[in-house]
Amino acid sequence: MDIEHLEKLWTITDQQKKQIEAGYLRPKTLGDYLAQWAEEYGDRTAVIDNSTRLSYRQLNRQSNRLAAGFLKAGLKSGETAIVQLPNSASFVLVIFALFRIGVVPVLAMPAQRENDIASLCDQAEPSAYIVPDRFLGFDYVSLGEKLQSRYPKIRSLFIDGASNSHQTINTLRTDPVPLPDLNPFNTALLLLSGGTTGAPKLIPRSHSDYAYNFGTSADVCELNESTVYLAALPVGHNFPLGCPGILGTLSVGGKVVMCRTPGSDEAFRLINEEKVTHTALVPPLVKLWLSSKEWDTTNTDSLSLLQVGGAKFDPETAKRVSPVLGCKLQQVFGMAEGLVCYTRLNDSVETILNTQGRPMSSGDEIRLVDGNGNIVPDGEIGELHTRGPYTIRGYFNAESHNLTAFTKDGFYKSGDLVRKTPEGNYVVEGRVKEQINRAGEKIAIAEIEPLIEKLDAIDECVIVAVPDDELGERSCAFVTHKQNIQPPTLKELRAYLAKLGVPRFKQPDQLELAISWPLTSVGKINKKTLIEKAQFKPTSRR
Ligand code: J2J
Repeated sequence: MDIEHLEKLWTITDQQKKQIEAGYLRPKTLGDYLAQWAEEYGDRTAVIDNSTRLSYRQLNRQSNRLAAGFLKAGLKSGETAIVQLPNSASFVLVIFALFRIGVVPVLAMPAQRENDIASLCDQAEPSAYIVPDRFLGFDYVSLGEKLQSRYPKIRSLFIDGASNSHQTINTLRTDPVPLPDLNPFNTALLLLSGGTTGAPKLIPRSHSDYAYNFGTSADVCELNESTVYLAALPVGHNFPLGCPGILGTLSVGGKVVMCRTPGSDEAFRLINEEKVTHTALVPPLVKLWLSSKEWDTTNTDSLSLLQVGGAKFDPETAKRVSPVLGCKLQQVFGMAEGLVCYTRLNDSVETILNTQGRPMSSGDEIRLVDGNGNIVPDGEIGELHTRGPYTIRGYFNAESHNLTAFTKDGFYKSGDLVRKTPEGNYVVEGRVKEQINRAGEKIAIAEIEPLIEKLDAIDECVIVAVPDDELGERSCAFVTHKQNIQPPTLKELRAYLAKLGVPRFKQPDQLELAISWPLTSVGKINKKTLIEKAQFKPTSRR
């Protein structure tokens, strides 16, 4: 790649230069990719939802018309727009229209509400907010109007659906106009960071790094023109968006099927009707799918690969995937900040069941370090730090946070505690912050949870740190228990752990029974909610 030529056209950082020279990053915008796919795949179906079916050509043409509409409505290159749309063909049209005019979409989840969106507005200062009229009974126009009055910088509220008082996605579309010339190494989209405990940060991904992300993912996952990808998780999330997700599927000429909710009723019907071959889930949803009766009565033979990632996936459940669902399993350990690890399709069953795979790119660098930042010996657990062609070097508008979230030499400190197997695969063991500081004594949550899960009565255990007047932090174990087996009391649980040699300070201070787990907007177990619950029940089972 002729860097000098590229530098005459655009501003390119030194790190990007290295990645271009090494052949990882290419000078092409996401809008240009869509134009190329329309040329290559023409009338093949690109995306369908419950009311729309768009060919590649239609998707390209309509997103160009929408881009023109956005410009006419006053959006300008360099601005940001919050996009909070459910899984739909409109989502794809809208993000490509924004990519084309250099307006950066902030990808919010439909389940987010006023406070979450306000936090995004504080960080991104958006000029526009794009919402459905209603979704799952919720009125997004009122939410949009509330935020618009709190944040006057939001000049426009655009509605996907019907509206008398705001412009709609359908009526905005107009004849194409010349589009701005964009730097492919600039930010194309802002993803939300995936914490289960705090407010999300914004993650700037460039046209070229994101194209590398979904293109390489599509290769590793062996997608091709006959791939039919079911988007069951909310598509604003990195996993269903680009790992390889909807964009990876479009890049190879496959078909994207939009599922409005990840429940098994809608998903199974679509798998059968559209002959879905690939989909992706977070672990709590896999459990739901596995326990569904519809699996017996629906023909789902077409499904060839289920990707699972986003949180710890226990090997026992992993073992059930292929026998019950009749498809291959792939474990995915990824982060919206960049690095994505996959088990490979031809890995041994052992590897697929027990590890979270290895990086997708030869350009990914990984260091596992101890609390002092020193590399841990082979095979030991350390915090994963990573750097590479598609991993960010800093969050958006977060200078002081970036000083602690990245090392001086540009590695992202993931906070994940990980070990590497002799074969070179990674196993996620927990999170650095998943540590309870109980009156100064530290408890690693990942050490205690599996011991509790060994009890016959217990299905799943999640331990959280709860603020406590006396101890600073106390430990609370939330458990789901098997039907027909009486769960232990706190006293019995402690006695069991004591027998295993677990010292008193590591035994839970509080035990709560859960019937189901509170989930984040993408479906991971929401620890923030569990902590709040534990706080408001200070006397229960202690
Ligand atoms: C344990 N923890 C995991 C796994 C992610 C693909 C898949 C998931 C995400 C994602 C993603 C895990 N086992 N298999 O972006 O491209 C936890 C880690 C990680 C954090 C990132 C993708 N897979 N995790 O979940 O940005 O703690 O991305 O750092 O939402 O999820 O969360 P997020």
